[in-house]
Order: sequence, then structure tokens, then C-alpha cells
Amino acid sequence: MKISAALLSVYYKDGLEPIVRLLYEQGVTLYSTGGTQTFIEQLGVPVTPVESLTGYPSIFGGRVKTLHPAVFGGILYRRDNEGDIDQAQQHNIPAIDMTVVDLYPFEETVASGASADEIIEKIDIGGISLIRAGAKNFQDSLIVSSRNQYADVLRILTETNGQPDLDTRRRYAMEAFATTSHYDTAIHAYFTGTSATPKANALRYGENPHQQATFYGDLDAMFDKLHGKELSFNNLVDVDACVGLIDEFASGVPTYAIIKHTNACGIASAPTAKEAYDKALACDPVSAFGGVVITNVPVDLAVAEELNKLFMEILIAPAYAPEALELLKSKKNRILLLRKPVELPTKLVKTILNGTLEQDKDNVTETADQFTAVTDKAPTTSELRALEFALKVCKHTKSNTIILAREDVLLASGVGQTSRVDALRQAIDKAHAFGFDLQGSVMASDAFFPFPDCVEIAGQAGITAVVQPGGSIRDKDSIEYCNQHGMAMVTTGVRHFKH
Ligand code: 93A
Repeated sequence: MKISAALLSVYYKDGLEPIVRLLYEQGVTLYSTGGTQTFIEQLGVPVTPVESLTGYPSIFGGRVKTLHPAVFGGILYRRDNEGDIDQAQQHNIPAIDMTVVDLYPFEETVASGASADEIIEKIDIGGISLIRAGAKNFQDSLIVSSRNQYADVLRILTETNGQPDLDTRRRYAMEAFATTSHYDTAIHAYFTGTSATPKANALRYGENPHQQATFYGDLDAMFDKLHGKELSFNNLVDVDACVGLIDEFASGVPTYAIIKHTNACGIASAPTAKEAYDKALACDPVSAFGGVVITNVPVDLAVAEELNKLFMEILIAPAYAPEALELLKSKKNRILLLRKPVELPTKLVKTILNGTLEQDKDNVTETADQFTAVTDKAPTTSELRALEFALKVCKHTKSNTIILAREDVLLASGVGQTSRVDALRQAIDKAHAFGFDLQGSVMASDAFFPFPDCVEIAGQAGITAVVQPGGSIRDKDSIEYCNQHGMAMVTTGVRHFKH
């Protein structure tokens, strides 16, 4: 197959000159679109505007310039098919044997922070169709779909004197579909708010040292690493859990959270950052050892002095006072991250079996005004605040979970248990172990109580208010127990499983 005519329509013109010159030398007729045509003309090479094929000017601000049967027919008609050849002649459609496209830079435009309108305008329609057409008819044409291929194309055209063989054309078709699929994936990702072409970052290892692992994403966009070693696989998982949890507390009230194995082992909000940290640490100072700490306020020297006493893997904060940073840097391996305000994907993805699960993130946070009181006694104002707080933590803790709290502070949690009763018992035991009196505390449950046993155990431990989704056929048994024992219960109608 000899290339006699080629269509060139490229966004970035760099690297195109040698191809234009070689095609010209090989006697190839060149067709081109506006900007590319101007570029070729400036090289002093004759070129036919695509408008002379279509009989149309470029219209709608360039949205329609190559989308025409004369262009697509010229690429797609089968050179070994009598009917196609007749029709091409009948409709005066000249053959196009080679198509060179460099698509509108969609991803680059998204990354530049351009407006939604500008981004939409950078969705290439004609170019991507040209690529698909050229790739489909690889039997009769060569499709060049990326600037990365220019050097290879030059070599092939030179070596074959403008007659690339079928294997080459098929390989270029395959690469073309990789280009279109990547391009459409990026557009889909833009619409769904996920990341399309994440950077691959090799990690030291995975969850365990014998597992290889890679992180696909751009950590630098999200954090400035101010100090410490590389983040490990488990670090990243915990950092993710930290960020999800702290974002529930965006109100500006100083909040500190300590995470171990994705669950909070301490979290508190308080008028001062130091108070918040002290209370978070007091929740479970044993688990806090080796934990990941996050706060929603700048780290000042007073907290840094306390934090410095803790063996922690990572600290994440929106800012650091210079003297706090200096002090915290004194431990070599500790990782200090400055979190930048970056919007996060709204979807969660995980692989299972032979496929992938995708779901919305759990973005429901209930406030006290959305609670439905179901007991004779309504929670006090202080209990309501505590229930709100407990529910936020509950949402970010592994199921089955029970969270015990007071106003603005976690007392204890039961995490990842196979039964809700086990989760509650674990929480009560932990609270007692760290010296908390549960009298007057509150309890949040990620899912409804199938039996009244949880409220019975809670009541006996001194818990006075409960929040749960409700919806069990035995809700009335739990409610009855609360009524008999002066406890308040509210329901939310929203389950917060986290598997
Ligand atoms: O807006 S488009 O989707 N409509 C078209 O018909 C069309 N045909 C080619 N964009 C179209 N193109 C793109 O124009 C190409 O993919 C290339 O990126 C660009 C080249 O335009 P110019 O030659 O005017 O610089």
C-alpha cells in the first residue's frame, strides 16, 4: 500500500515539520485543517484545505471542521471493494491513506484549572473520529495518533519509501485505540470527578514486605512532605483514613485525631489545639504509639512539645508554626505532611473477584436536627452534641462498630467486630481500662440493633443516650428498654457500614 494522500490535523505543531517535508518529498498530497494548514504553508509546502474536500467552512467555532463524508469516506472506503470504489468515484471522494492527528489537550486543560466551558471545548470530536476511522481501516490506511510516534513514522516512511506494511498499520491501529480509550477515560474521569491518568509510584512494598506495591496518584498535589522517609503502603492507607475523618470536622474548631490501622484510637475537638490533642491522646495512649496524627488547625509550639513525646509515624496538618516544625523535625524517621486544600475524588474503587467495584463515598453526615427521637426521654443538648460527634467517628470506623463518646471527645470504640455486642463490649472494656467513667456518656452504632442486648449492656454501663439508624423489626424492644431505664434514643435512618 502506497501512501498517496494524507490528512494532517494536529493541535501541537511541534515535531510535525520533518513529517510534512518527507511526505512532500515522497509526492504525497497533503490535506489539512486551519491551523495545521497555516503551519504547513509557512514551511513552503503545498497543502489543500480540508474545506475543499468538504465544501464547508470550519463552523461553530471549529466544532465541525473535518466531520464530513468526503473526509471519513476517503479514509474508510475499502480499496479492494468494487462497490466502495464506485461509490467513492460517484461522490467524488478522494482516498486518504494516512491520517495524522494530535488531539485537543483535554487532560492538560483540566489540569490547568480552566473553566468548565473551556474544558468542554477541549473535548475533541472530529480528531478522535479521524483516529477511529483511520484505525478501523488499517487495511488501507496508516493512522498516526500521537506525537510520540513521529520519530517511528519518519523511520518507517523512509525505510519503506512511503509503503508501510500491514503489520505496521495494524500496530498503529492498536496504538490509536489506546489513545482514544485513554482520551475518553480522561473525559469520563472529569465528569465523575475521579483521576484518570494517575502517576505510578513504586512503593517499598505492600501491606507486608513480601508484597510488591504501587500507588497510582499524585501525592505531591495533596501534600508537601516537610520531613521524614517515604510513605509506605500502610502509611498511605492510614493517611487516607485520617483525611476522611478530619474532614468531618471542618468547622475550624481545633480537632486532633490519632489513627491506628485506619480506625481512630483518639479524637477530640476543644477550644484550644493543645486541649484537643491531650484529650485525643488520653482516649487510648497505648494504641496511639506508632499512630498517624491529623489536625485541622496549624500546629503550634505548645502542641508540638506534646506531640514530640509521642512515637508517631506521621503528622498531617494544614500549617506548622516555624518553631513547632523545627522541634518536630528532631526525630529522623517521623513524617511531617503539610496538607494542601485539594478536592478529592467522590468515588471509591476496589477490585474484587475478577472485576472492580465502584461506589460513591459515604458523604452523609447527620446533624442533631435530623435525628428522630424515639424514646420518651429526649437527649439533652450536651448529649445531642456528643451523639453528633460519635456518629461522625462511627462513620469512619470499621464495621461492626460501637462508638462511646462525650461532647467533642471519643471515649472508646469497638472496631471491626463480627457482632455488634462484641463491638460494644470491646468499647466498654477499653473505656474502663483507660479510666473513663461511662456514666452519662453516649453511644453510636453504625447499623441498627437486631436485638435489645446492646442497649441493655450500654444501660448497665451508664450510657444515657444512643444514636442508631433504626429499622430493625425489634427496634421496639430496644426502645422499650431505654424507656424503662431513662435512656434517650434517636434514629437517623442512615446506615454507615464500612467494610
Ligand atoms: O472541534 S473538533 O472536534 N471538530 C472537528 O471536526 C475536528 N477535526 C479535527 N476538532 C477537530 N479536530 C482537531 O483540531 C484535531 O484533533 C486537532 O487537535 C485540531 C487541529 O486543528 P487546527 O489544524 O485548526 O490547528
